[in-house]
Amino acid sequence: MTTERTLVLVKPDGVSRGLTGAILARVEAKGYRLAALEQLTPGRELLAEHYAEHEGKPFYEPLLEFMASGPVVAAIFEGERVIEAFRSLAGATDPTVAAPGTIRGDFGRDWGLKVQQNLVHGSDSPESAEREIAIWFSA
Ligand code: DAT
Ligand code: MG
Repeated sequence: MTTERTLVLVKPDGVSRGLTGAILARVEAKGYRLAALEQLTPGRELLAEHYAEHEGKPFYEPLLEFMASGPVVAAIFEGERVIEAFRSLAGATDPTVAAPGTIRGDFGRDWGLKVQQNLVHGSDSPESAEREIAIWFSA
């Protein structure tokens, strides 16, 4: 089995609520290696690249605004099937109905804003992972 890399983001809601450590700890405890870590407040250009697939959707503008609203922690995790594993740890996109035991299910709910503040992002395929890692860790 090949080793994969995935991009994990702790979104501004996760960082401002002080959940960064708890979230990253779950991924490490599952057995994946933290290969890189940084904190930054992303600009619009970076976010537009990252979320290019969602351009034109009704939640696109509120999503970019939310993601630019404060510091985000970006991490690269490594290991066998880490892409699938992190998506499973994160839980469903809508945090209100994400299963208990998942990051979104345990820590998240709909905060009544237009965009879902769902704590984390995880790449959804090897191609997305490499594309997203290049965007967030370009320096
Ligand atoms: P995921 O983050 O689970 O991969 P996605 O790629 O479909 O979900 O969407 C990217 C982000 O956009 C998601 O984390 C939260 C927001 N989003 C998705 N669908 C939404 C919706 N129907 N209403 C509001 N925000 C949404
Ligand atoms: Mg996605």
